Amino acid sequence: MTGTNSSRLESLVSWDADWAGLRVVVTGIGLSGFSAADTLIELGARVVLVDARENEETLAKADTLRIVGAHEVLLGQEHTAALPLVGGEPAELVVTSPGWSPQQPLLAEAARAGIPIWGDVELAWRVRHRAGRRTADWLTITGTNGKTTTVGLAESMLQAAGLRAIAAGNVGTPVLDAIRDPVGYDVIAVELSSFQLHWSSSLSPLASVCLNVAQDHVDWHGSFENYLADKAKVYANTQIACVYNAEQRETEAMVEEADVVEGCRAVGFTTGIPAVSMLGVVNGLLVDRAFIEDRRRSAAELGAVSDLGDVVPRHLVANALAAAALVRAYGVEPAAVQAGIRNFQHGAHRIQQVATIEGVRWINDSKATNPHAAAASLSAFDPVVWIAGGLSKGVDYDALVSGHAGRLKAVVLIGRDSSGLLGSLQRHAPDVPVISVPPGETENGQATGNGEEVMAGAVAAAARIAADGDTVLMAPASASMDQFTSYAHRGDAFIEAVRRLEEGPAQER
Ligand code: UMA
Repeated sequence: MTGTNSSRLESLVSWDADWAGLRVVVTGIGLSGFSAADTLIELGARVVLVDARENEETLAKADTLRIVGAHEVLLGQEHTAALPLVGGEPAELVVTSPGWSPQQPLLAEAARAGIPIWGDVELAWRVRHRAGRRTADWLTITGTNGKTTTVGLAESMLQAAGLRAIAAGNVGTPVLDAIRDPVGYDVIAVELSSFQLHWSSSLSPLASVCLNVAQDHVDWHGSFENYLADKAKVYANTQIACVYNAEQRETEAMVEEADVVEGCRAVGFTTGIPAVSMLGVVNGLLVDRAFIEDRRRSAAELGAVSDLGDVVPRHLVANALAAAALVRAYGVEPAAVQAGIRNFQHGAHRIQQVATIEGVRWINDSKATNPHAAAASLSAFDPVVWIAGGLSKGVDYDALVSGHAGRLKAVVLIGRDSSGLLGSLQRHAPDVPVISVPPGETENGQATGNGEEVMAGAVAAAARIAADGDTVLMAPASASMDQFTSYAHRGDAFIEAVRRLEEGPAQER
């Protein structure tokens, strides 16, 4: 990178900076890539966008971007192998979608050439100041599990305090969309995946949290250590409070290592009794011993555990306390924290009770896409007929299986290749029966991925084994994309199959 280019990029820290003519390659035309390209075009940059997928959806998006002024949109696998030129000259910047791994050839080439690579979140941070508009503060949330619940809770608490607030980022609304909202926000609860953190470098949130860490996305990051290092970036440059999980030492260590703004505090959360500078639980009440004057001798009440619902798993309490810590750092009053918890609607597909049929509870936890999330829901039930398997993302299942073998009555395996999980079951739960559901129709040796059929087979198999008092838990500990379009699709297929089972006897009558 030339010195001139480097100083030009360093000066790009507001919407009103000189973006005109900047040569940018944007990778990905999904949610984040589209929002990044659209923003950069509006800023006057020269944008070339690339995506491996060429189908009806991407062609339509490409047309839109061309109409608004994209220099070029290149669709098809062949365009993602090398870094394209922008108007015949080398790119000055690459803005990537989070799903693109650093090993991807185009990105690897940009890195070798010294061309900076930002994620859409980095771009959003840099354009957040805009003359005549309010600048939103950021509260940032990462962690292997519970991020979406925690940003949702934080959003609800902030809104209960009368603030204009939104949950954005990995949760689904690209941060750039929130930044470009014509009315603007006071504060954004930003869910950050490890991918987004990897591609960010100058964020300075008001408060930040890493909820927990466990193995996930090892293939994308190359190793678990790299994944942890990217997660730890959430704390960099935090202004007021770095919130950590007092029950998971790794997150506290991340805070100790972080370079933060002078005066920033470390605040813990625990599902037990809190020490000073922590939030926690006392006699069924959520309490704050961090953001009050007399924290050595007293605590502020933030609500009751029962405000979270009838069945309250421990991790949900932890998520609520983490969200409370973030918004308390922002100055939200205890009453608004409680109101926010009460108003909060839980996301679908997360430990969702679908039906009780002849004494068997059917639970959909399709959102459990990794072993850590599956462990949280397995812990809540006993005995369990467990529906699991799918795309493993290179994780290790041994600890999950050995930790929960005792509660497993049987396992119904789905997934195109669940051999990793099967191996762990054979080693650590050899007496637990395993029923493998065939991956469905195949074409040239590949499953065509009729998820509904696979799930109907899994539900039928589980129904044959489960008896009064058992729970059938669909918490796959794996991603869904080998047989379903998303975890939501997988969850819907499960719900549909359970409903059919419920209606079955009635139809026969
Ligand atoms: N693509 C390529 N080549 C590649 C990789 C992707 O061409 O090597 C293209 C795809 O064809 C597609 C686009 O890039 O058109 C997809 O980009 P993306 O995977 O980054 O997805 P987006 O649609 O931009 O959505 C992303 C997040 N997805 C991922 O990180 C994988 C969404 O999180 C997020 O909601 C959205 O940005 C808005 O910020 C989803 C997710 O699964 C929910 N996140 C993972 C998780 O939670 O575990 C990290």
